[in-house]
Amino acid sequence: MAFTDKQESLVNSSYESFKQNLSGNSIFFYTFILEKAPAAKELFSFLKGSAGVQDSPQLQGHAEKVFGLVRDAAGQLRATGTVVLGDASLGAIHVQKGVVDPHFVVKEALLQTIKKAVGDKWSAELSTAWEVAYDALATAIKKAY
Ligand code: HEM
Ligand code: ISQ
Repeated sequence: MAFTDKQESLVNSSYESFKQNLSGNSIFFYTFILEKAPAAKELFSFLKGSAGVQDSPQLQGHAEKVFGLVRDAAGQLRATGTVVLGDASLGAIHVQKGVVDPHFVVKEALLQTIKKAVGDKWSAELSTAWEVAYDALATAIKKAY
């Protein structure tokens, strides 16, 4: 099914909500991931050896990049029906880290973070738009492995 203008604008506007509280939303995102997958702490160089999730420009920057990529993927899906990686090295980074499959925890963390960010604007339609964009991006990264 084609990715619609409506879906793209749902992703774009909720991405703006995410950015409006980048600090709080990033902490929520990392905390969610580490609660569901404690082993991930050792995978991320910027968390490894740390006491836990602490607010920092570095952590915010990495989170912003991940959400930004999904947002870009939504734009590409709407415009061309497919997702092409701007940064081909993303496949290699994940291989190097031993991530052989897009992990469901990252997707779930992303969706729950957007849900928290948008508050009462949350809807099944909004969720689906993020899921479709995430899945297409994850597939593009996996292809680049
Ligand atoms: C690195 C994005 C899925 C684990 C990265 C980087 C990006 C990225 C942009 C580069 C480092 C940065 O600047 O943050 C994504 C996107 C994903 C995805 C868009 C899905 C659509 C996953 C999954 C895992 C994972 C499922 C599994 C836990 C990692 C790790 C690194 C990394 C361990 C290396 C971080 C470091 O220590 O520098 N990812 N990722 N990623 N990703 Fe992902
Ligand atoms: C990179 N890949 C997947 C998930 C991430 C979460 C936070 C920061 C970077 C990430």
